[in-house]
Amino acid sequence: MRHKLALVSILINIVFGFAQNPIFTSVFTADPSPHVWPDDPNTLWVYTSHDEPGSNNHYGMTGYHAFSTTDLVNWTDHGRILHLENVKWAESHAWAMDAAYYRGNYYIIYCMKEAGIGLFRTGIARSDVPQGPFTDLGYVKGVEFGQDPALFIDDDGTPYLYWGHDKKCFAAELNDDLMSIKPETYIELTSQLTYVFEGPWVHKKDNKYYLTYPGLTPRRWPEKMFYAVADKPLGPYEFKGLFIDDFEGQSGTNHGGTVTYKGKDMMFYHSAWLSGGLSETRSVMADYLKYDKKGNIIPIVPSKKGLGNAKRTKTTLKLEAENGFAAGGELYNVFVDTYIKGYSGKGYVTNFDNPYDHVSILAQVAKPGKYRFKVRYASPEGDSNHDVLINSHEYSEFVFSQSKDFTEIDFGIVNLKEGDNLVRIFKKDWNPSEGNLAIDYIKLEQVFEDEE
Ligand code: FUB
Repeated sequence: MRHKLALVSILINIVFGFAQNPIFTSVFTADPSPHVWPDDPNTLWVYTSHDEPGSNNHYGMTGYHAFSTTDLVNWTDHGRILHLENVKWAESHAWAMDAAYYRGNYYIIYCMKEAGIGLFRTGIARSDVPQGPFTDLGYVKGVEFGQDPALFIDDDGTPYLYWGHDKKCFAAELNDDLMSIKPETYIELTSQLTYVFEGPWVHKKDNKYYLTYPGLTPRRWPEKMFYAVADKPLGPYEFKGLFIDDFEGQSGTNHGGTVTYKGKDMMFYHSAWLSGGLSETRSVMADYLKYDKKGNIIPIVPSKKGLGNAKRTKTTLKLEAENGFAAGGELYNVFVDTYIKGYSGKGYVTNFDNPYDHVSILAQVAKPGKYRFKVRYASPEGDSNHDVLINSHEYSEFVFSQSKDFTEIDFGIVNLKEGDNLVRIFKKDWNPSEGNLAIDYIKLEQVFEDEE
């Protein structure tokens, strides 16, 4: 029956060309953590770990991205939101993560290996905006071998942490500052979660707690997704069964979470579809999640169609100039200001006083490709002559004409290379009569072959 359903779904996709999976085709992503934040029910956020193109292993993973959408088709990649370089205590393995809204701030919780020891720790970082960047606060005390953390805030505001790897799963209530567990609540859930391997995730539906996780059956790899249900966040959990079997083009791992967006339940997970089957070069997927009358999850068959009827999804990288080093960029002899109103994010970069003063902005992509390049700027005092470089190759000397308010200009289509691209805007000559440029953000919009 399952194979017949899969065949029907493949035929529908071929006939109609629906293909919203994988969701993010601009950058390799894994371990998705989907959320709708309380102050904005119209926006869906997905936080992910990042696979480096060309590496095809998990050891070189270094950072995380945040994505948002309001229509499930057009997505914004807000760029790098945290990197190993921003976490003093860590040395490697920026593996799976989760996000939460708690007492007026946004948090991401992630695992990295502690410098000098190589032990997995569960790190926590905070931002006052959902798109980050996030500032590391340290690692959560009381969590040993803290791989694959998930932070679940219950309806009464109590924070719970789940984590686990290598056929083990643990949970505990967190203290109010989220920086340590309450030792008396610590529990090992392994024996309640048949086949568990790693990646726990908890969601609540109809007053039941659903713990979903990647597991290995005795047939072993690749991972399949299982779930268990409880009346309380810390269990006891009753094992319910499989809900995503292994599938064509899967990565060796699977990992993900659930969200309810505009009244519909969705499951986010990952595959190796974008890389053409490179197991550790993954891409985020999503399909609708349905329950039967008894509250059992109806197994999901990963579909090309995904969450809608569009021919494909489209991602625009929107990179705030003021995020600087925290997002992989650089501010050289310029500073962040908020004086000109109407900026996006937390401000803009200005004070390009001397030749070579510049802002560099990091754009990470999976494959070489074409992107429409836009810059939002203001130049209230007059025209500003600057150089705009992408990876030192694409070069354009550009006059940002006088504009009192922020305005977006379109530089046309540019080529990005696989991996890290640096966009640099710098002051060319010493010309004190020029106005002082303010750079708000850059945008790089995916351009597909049939759109050129
Ligand atoms: O992404 C790195 C690791 O692969 C995660 O921590 C695991 O859950 C698996 O998805």
